[in-house]
Amino acid sequence: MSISPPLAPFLVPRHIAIIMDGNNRYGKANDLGKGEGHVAGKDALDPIVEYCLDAGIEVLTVFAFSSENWQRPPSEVALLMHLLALTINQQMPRMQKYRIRLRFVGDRSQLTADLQELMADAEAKTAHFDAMSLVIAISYSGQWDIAHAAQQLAQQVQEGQLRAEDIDKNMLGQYVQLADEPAVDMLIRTGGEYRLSNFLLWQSAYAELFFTQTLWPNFETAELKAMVADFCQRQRRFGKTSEQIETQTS
Ligand code: M2E
Repeated sequence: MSISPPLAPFLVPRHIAIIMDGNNRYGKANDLGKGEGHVAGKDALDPIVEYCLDAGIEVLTVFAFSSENWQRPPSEVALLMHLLALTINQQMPRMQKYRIRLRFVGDRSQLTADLQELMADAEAKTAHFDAMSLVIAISYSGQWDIAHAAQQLAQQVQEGQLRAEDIDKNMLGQYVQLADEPAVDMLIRTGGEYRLSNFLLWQSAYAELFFTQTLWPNFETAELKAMVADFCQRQRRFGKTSEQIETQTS
Protein backbone atom coordinates (compact mmCIF):
# COMPACT_ATOMS: atom_id res chain seq x y z
CA MET A 1 0.00 0.00 0.00
CA SER A 2 1.35 3.42 -0.91
CA ILE A 3 1.98 5.68 2.06
CA SER A 4 1.12 8.84 0.21
CA PRO A 5 -1.75 8.17 -2.20
CA PRO A 6 -2.22 10.55 -5.10
CA LEU A 7 -4.88 13.22 -4.64
CA ALA A 8 -8.27 11.88 -5.64
CA PRO A 9 -9.40 13.51 -8.88
CA PHE A 10 -12.37 15.21 -7.21
CA LEU A 11 -10.02 17.25 -5.01
CA VAL A 12 -8.79 19.29 -7.96
CA PRO A 13 -11.06 22.09 -9.16
CA ARG A 14 -12.40 21.44 -12.65
CA HIS A 15 -13.95 24.86 -13.23
CA ILE A 16 -12.65 28.20 -11.89
CA ALA A 17 -14.64 31.41 -12.38
CA ILE A 18 -13.18 34.87 -11.75
CA ILE A 19 -14.80 38.28 -11.25
CA MET A 20 -11.92 40.50 -12.40
CA ASP A 21 -12.68 43.61 -10.34
CA GLY A 22 -10.45 46.58 -9.51
CA ASN A 23 -9.18 47.86 -12.87
CA ASN A 24 -10.39 51.44 -12.37
CA ARG A 25 -9.04 51.64 -8.82
CA TYR A 26 -5.70 50.30 -10.07
CA GLY A 27 -5.66 53.07 -12.70
CA LYS A 28 -6.35 55.76 -10.08
CA ALA A 29 -3.80 54.38 -7.64
CA ASN A 30 -1.14 54.38 -10.34
CA ASP A 31 -2.00 57.81 -11.81
CA LEU A 32 -3.00 56.25 -15.11
CA GLY A 33 -5.30 57.99 -17.57
CA LYS A 34 -9.01 57.25 -17.78
CA GLY A 35 -9.61 53.64 -18.88
CA GLU A 36 -5.97 52.65 -18.67
CA GLY A 37 -6.71 50.41 -15.69
CA HIS A 38 -8.69 48.22 -18.11
CA VAL A 39 -5.70 48.12 -20.45
CA ALA A 40 -3.55 46.93 -17.52
CA GLY A 41 -6.22 44.37 -16.61
CA LYS A 42 -6.26 42.97 -20.14
CA ASP A 43 -2.70 41.65 -19.72
CA ALA A 44 -3.19 40.11 -16.26
CA LEU A 45 -5.15 37.19 -17.65
CA ASP A 46 -2.38 35.53 -19.70
CA PRO A 47 -0.30 34.11 -16.82
CA ILE A 48 -3.51 32.99 -15.07
CA VAL A 49 -4.56 31.05 -18.19
CA GLU A 50 -1.13 29.42 -18.37
CA TYR A 51 -1.26 28.41 -14.70
CA CYS A 52 -4.73 26.86 -15.18
CA LEU A 53 -3.49 24.89 -18.20
CA ASP A 54 -0.53 23.54 -16.22
CA ALA A 55 -2.71 22.69 -13.24
CA GLY A 56 -5.12 20.69 -15.39
CA ILE A 57 -8.09 23.00 -14.84
CA GLU A 58 -10.72 22.14 -17.47
CA VAL A 59 -12.64 25.43 -17.59
CA LEU A 60 -11.70 29.02 -16.72
CA THR A 61 -14.56 31.52 -16.96
CA VAL A 62 -13.95 35.26 -16.57
CA PHE A 63 -16.43 38.11 -16.20
CA ALA A 64 -15.25 40.62 -18.83
CA PHE A 65 -18.41 42.72 -19.13
CA SER A 66 -21.64 42.35 -17.16
CA SER A 67 -25.18 43.27 -18.22
CA GLU A 68 -24.97 45.99 -15.55
CA ASN A 69 -21.78 47.41 -17.13
CA TRP A 70 -23.96 48.92 -19.90
CA GLN A 71 -24.85 51.57 -17.27
CA ARG A 72 -21.23 52.80 -17.11
CA PRO A 73 -20.32 56.11 -18.83
CA PRO A 74 -20.61 55.73 -22.64
CA SER A 75 -16.90 56.46 -23.10
CA GLU A 76 -15.97 53.60 -20.75
CA VAL A 77 -18.41 51.21 -22.48
CA ALA A 78 -16.89 52.16 -25.85
CA LEU A 79 -13.37 51.57 -24.55
CA LEU A 80 -14.32 48.18 -23.09
CA MET A 81 -15.94 47.13 -26.39
CA HIS A 82 -12.80 48.20 -28.23
CA LEU A 83 -10.60 46.29 -25.76
CA LEU A 84 -12.77 43.19 -26.07
CA ALA A 85 -12.39 43.10 -29.85
CA LEU A 86 -8.66 43.85 -29.59
CA THR A 87 -8.16 41.13 -26.96
CA ILE A 88 -10.04 38.48 -28.94
CA ASN A 89 -7.83 39.20 -31.97
CA GLN A 90 -4.67 39.21 -29.84
CA GLN A 91 -5.62 35.97 -28.08
CA MET A 92 -6.21 33.85 -31.19
CA PRO A 93 -2.54 32.83 -31.72
CA ARG A 94 -2.32 31.88 -28.03
CA MET A 95 -5.46 29.77 -28.33
CA GLN A 96 -3.88 27.92 -31.28
CA LYS A 97 -0.54 27.53 -29.49
CA TYR A 98 -2.04 26.10 -26.31
CA ARG A 99 -5.00 24.39 -27.98
CA ILE A 100 -7.53 26.28 -25.87
CA ARG A 101 -11.20 26.37 -26.81
CA LEU A 102 -12.47 29.97 -26.63
CA ARG A 103 -16.16 30.40 -25.80
CA PHE A 104 -18.44 33.29 -24.97
CA VAL A 105 -21.53 33.49 -22.78
CA GLY A 106 -24.00 36.35 -22.49
CA ASP A 107 -26.65 38.26 -24.40
CA ARG A 108 -24.99 38.72 -27.80
CA SER A 109 -27.99 40.58 -29.23
CA GLN A 110 -26.76 43.68 -27.34
CA LEU A 111 -23.39 43.68 -29.12
CA THR A 112 -22.46 45.17 -32.48
CA ALA A 113 -22.63 42.91 -35.55
CA ASP A 114 -18.84 43.22 -35.94
CA LEU A 115 -18.16 42.00 -32.40
CA GLN A 116 -20.72 39.18 -32.72
CA GLU A 117 -19.01 38.06 -35.91
CA LEU A 118 -15.55 38.16 -34.30
CA MET A 119 -16.82 36.07 -31.37
CA ALA A 120 -18.52 33.47 -33.60
CA ASP A 121 -15.39 33.23 -35.74
CA ALA A 122 -13.11 32.76 -32.69
CA GLU A 123 -15.43 30.04 -31.36
CA ALA A 124 -15.54 28.23 -34.69
CA LYS A 125 -11.75 28.32 -35.10
CA THR A 126 -11.08 26.92 -31.60
CA ALA A 127 -14.08 24.57 -31.18
CA HIS A 128 -11.94 21.44 -31.72
CA PHE A 129 -9.29 22.34 -29.09
CA ASP A 130 -9.43 20.33 -25.89
CA ALA A 131 -6.55 21.41 -23.60
CA MET A 132 -8.90 23.77 -21.72
CA SER A 133 -11.97 25.94 -22.25
CA LEU A 134 -11.56 29.69 -21.73
CA VAL A 135 -14.99 31.24 -21.34
CA ILE A 136 -15.45 35.00 -21.63
CA ALA A 137 -18.68 36.38 -20.16
CA ILE A 138 -19.79 39.46 -22.10
CA SER A 139 -23.11 41.25 -21.56
CA TYR A 140 -23.78 38.44 -19.11
CA SER A 141 -25.83 38.22 -15.93
CA GLY A 142 -26.87 35.13 -14.02
CA GLN A 143 -30.48 36.30 -13.93
CA TRP A 144 -30.48 36.88 -17.70
CA ASP A 145 -29.08 33.36 -18.12
CA ILE A 146 -31.83 31.74 -16.01
CA ALA A 147 -34.60 33.83 -17.64
CA HIS A 148 -33.24 32.92 -21.08
CA ALA A 149 -33.33 29.21 -20.17
CA ALA A 150 -36.91 29.56 -18.86
CA GLN A 151 -37.93 31.25 -22.10
CA GLN A 152 -36.75 28.29 -24.15
CA LEU A 153 -38.68 25.82 -21.98
CA ALA A 154 -41.79 28.04 -22.16
CA GLN A 155 -41.48 28.01 -25.94
CA GLN A 156 -41.55 24.21 -25.93
CA VAL A 157 -44.60 24.20 -23.65
CA GLN A 158 -46.33 26.64 -26.00
CA GLU A 159 -45.57 24.38 -28.96
CA GLY A 160 -47.02 21.39 -27.11
CA GLN A 161 -43.68 19.54 -26.93
CA LEU A 162 -43.34 19.76 -23.15
CA ARG A 163 -45.67 19.67 -20.14
CA ALA A 164 -45.12 22.44 -17.59
CA GLU A 165 -45.29 19.95 -14.70
CA ASP A 166 -42.33 18.03 -16.16
CA ILE A 167 -39.98 21.01 -15.72
CA ASP A 168 -37.56 20.45 -12.86
CA LYS A 169 -34.12 21.75 -11.87
CA ASN A 170 -32.32 19.16 -13.95
CA MET A 171 -34.20 20.19 -17.06
CA LEU A 172 -33.67 23.93 -16.48
CA GLY A 173 -30.01 23.16 -15.80
CA GLN A 174 -29.71 21.79 -19.33
CA TYR A 175 -30.70 25.15 -20.81
CA VAL A 176 -28.51 27.57 -18.85
CA GLN A 177 -25.20 28.64 -20.39
CA LEU A 178 -22.29 26.16 -20.00
CA ALA A 179 -24.67 23.24 -19.38
CA ASP A 180 -22.12 21.10 -21.22
CA GLU A 181 -19.26 22.04 -18.85
CA PRO A 182 -18.68 21.01 -15.22
CA ALA A 183 -20.23 23.24 -12.53
CA VAL A 184 -18.11 26.04 -11.03
CA ASP A 185 -15.91 24.65 -8.23
CA MET A 186 -14.12 27.88 -7.24
CA LEU A 187 -15.51 31.39 -7.60
CA ILE A 188 -12.90 34.11 -7.10
CA ARG A 189 -13.49 37.86 -6.82
CA THR A 190 -10.57 40.28 -6.84
CA GLY A 191 -10.78 43.96 -5.86
CA GLY A 192 -12.04 43.70 -2.27
CA GLU A 193 -15.84 43.57 -2.72
CA TYR A 194 -17.86 40.72 -1.21
CA ARG A 195 -20.59 40.29 -3.81
CA LEU A 196 -21.50 37.81 -6.55
CA SER A 197 -22.76 40.69 -8.75
CA ASN A 198 -25.08 38.47 -10.76
CA PHE A 199 -22.27 36.29 -12.16
CA LEU A 200 -22.79 32.53 -12.75
CA LEU A 201 -25.61 32.11 -10.18
CA TRP A 202 -26.95 28.74 -11.32
CA GLN A 203 -23.55 27.27 -12.16
CA SER A 204 -22.01 28.39 -8.83
CA ALA A 205 -24.67 26.79 -6.61
CA TYR A 206 -22.03 24.67 -4.78
CA ALA A 207 -18.90 26.73 -5.51
CA GLU A 208 -16.30 27.50 -2.84
CA LEU A 209 -15.97 31.28 -2.64
CA PHE A 210 -12.68 33.22 -2.56
CA PHE A 211 -12.31 36.96 -2.06
CA THR A 212 -9.11 39.00 -2.19
CA GLN A 213 -8.26 42.68 -1.77
CA THR A 214 -5.81 42.42 -4.67
CA LEU A 215 -6.88 44.59 -7.60
CA TRP A 216 -7.26 42.55 -10.80
CA PRO A 217 -4.18 43.96 -12.63
CA ASN A 218 -2.06 42.94 -9.59
CA PHE A 219 -3.49 39.42 -9.33
CA GLU A 220 -0.72 36.89 -9.92
CA THR A 221 -0.47 33.14 -10.26
CA ALA A 222 1.12 32.77 -6.80
CA GLU A 223 -2.11 34.00 -5.20
CA LEU A 224 -4.26 31.76 -7.41
CA LYS A 225 -2.01 28.82 -6.56
CA ALA A 226 -2.54 29.48 -2.83
CA MET A 227 -6.31 29.64 -3.39
CA VAL A 228 -6.27 26.30 -5.24
CA ALA A 229 -4.28 24.76 -2.35
CA ASP A 230 -6.89 26.17 0.07
CA PHE A 231 -9.65 24.68 -2.11
CA CYS A 232 -8.00 21.25 -1.94
CA GLN A 233 -7.86 21.51 1.88
CA ARG A 234 -11.55 22.45 2.04
CA GLN A 235 -12.45 19.48 -0.18
CA ARG A 236 -10.48 17.11 2.02
CA ARG A 237 -12.42 18.30 5.05
CA PHE A 238 -15.79 18.20 3.31
CA GLY A 239 -18.17 15.82 5.07
CA LYS A 240 -15.67 14.73 7.67
CA THR A 241 -15.82 15.20 11.44
CA SER A 242 -13.01 17.11 13.16
CA GLU A 243 -11.99 13.80 14.77
CA GLN A 244 -11.56 12.18 11.35
CA ILE A 245 -9.42 15.09 10.19
CA GLU A 246 -7.19 14.83 13.31
CA THR A 247 -6.56 11.13 12.78
CA GLN A 248 -6.18 11.08 9.00
CA THR A 249 -2.63 10.46 7.83
CA SER A 250 -2.66 11.90 4.30
C1 M2E B 1 -10.94 39.38 -22.08
C2 M2E B 1 -11.71 39.50 -23.22
O1 M2E B 1 -12.23 44.30 -19.09
C3 M2E B 1 -11.94 43.53 -20.21
C4 M2E B 1 -11.26 44.30 -21.30
C5 M2E B 1 -10.86 43.41 -22.41
C6 M2E B 1 -10.07 42.24 -21.95
N1 M2E B 1 -10.78 41.57 -20.87
C7 M2E B 1 -11.08 42.40 -19.75
C8 M2E B 1 -11.16 40.26 -20.93
O2 M2E B 1 -11.73 39.79 -20.01
C9 M2E B 1 -11.52 38.65 -24.28
C10 M2E B 1 -10.57 37.67 -24.19
CL1 M2E B 1 -10.35 36.57 -25.52
C11 M2E B 1 -9.82 37.53 -23.07
C12 M2E B 1 -10.00 38.38 -22.01
